[in-house]
Amino acid sequence: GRVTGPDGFVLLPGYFDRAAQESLLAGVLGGIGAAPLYRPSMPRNGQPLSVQMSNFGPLGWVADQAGYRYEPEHPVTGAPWPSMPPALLELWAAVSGWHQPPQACLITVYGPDSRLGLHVDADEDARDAPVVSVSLGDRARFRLGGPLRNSPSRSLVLSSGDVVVLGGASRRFFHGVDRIYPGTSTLLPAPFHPGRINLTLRRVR
Ligand code: MD5
Ligand code: FE
Repeated sequence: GRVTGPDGFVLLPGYFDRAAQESLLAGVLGGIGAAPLYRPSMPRNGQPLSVQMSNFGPLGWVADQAGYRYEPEHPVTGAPWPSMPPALLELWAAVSGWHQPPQACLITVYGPDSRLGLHVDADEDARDAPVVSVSLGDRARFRLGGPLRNSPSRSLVLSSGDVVVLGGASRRFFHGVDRIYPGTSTLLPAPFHPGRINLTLRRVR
């Protein structure tokens, strides 16, 4: 199936079957063994986010008191980010419509009470490249707005194995994660269950 939303937003429900999700998860768990999850904080007030993060690929998104930016190294260990799992490079080639490979894969780990407030992804200089997002684990209520913070928004449920391609104007739309529905998937092991892992593939520059 394929659900086409406004302005370049495409949802591919169940893109990855259970076996493919398990294989992706093994890659993610291996990656965060080498590049441990850390809890970013917001630049303005130093407030910790309710999610934990890490990255794959030549560049990784980091947040701390100094700001939001892309860095080639892990902010805590100083080591380069692990390379991107081949399955994610294949996904990008299959769905992004972009000829260059992704430079960053942000790994975001949600607990049962984590949320992500309404925001725009604007730390990338590559303004025209799409973002490709993969959901693993418990379902989430995703909110898709428009170009302005007060644009009308709709919510949709993202389930384990779903892929979203944010192309065109939707790449710069306000969006967020309102809530996790704990215990709606059996994919993730402890300590990630109940919870959700989201992977976002991006061009940065
Ligand atoms: C998530 N993560 O489900 C989402 C998926 C993030 C984030 O928002 O920044 O890590 S990425 C969804 C996204 C990216 C760019 C544009 C839009 C959505 N959009 O206009 O809806 O954990
Ligand atoms: Fe975002």
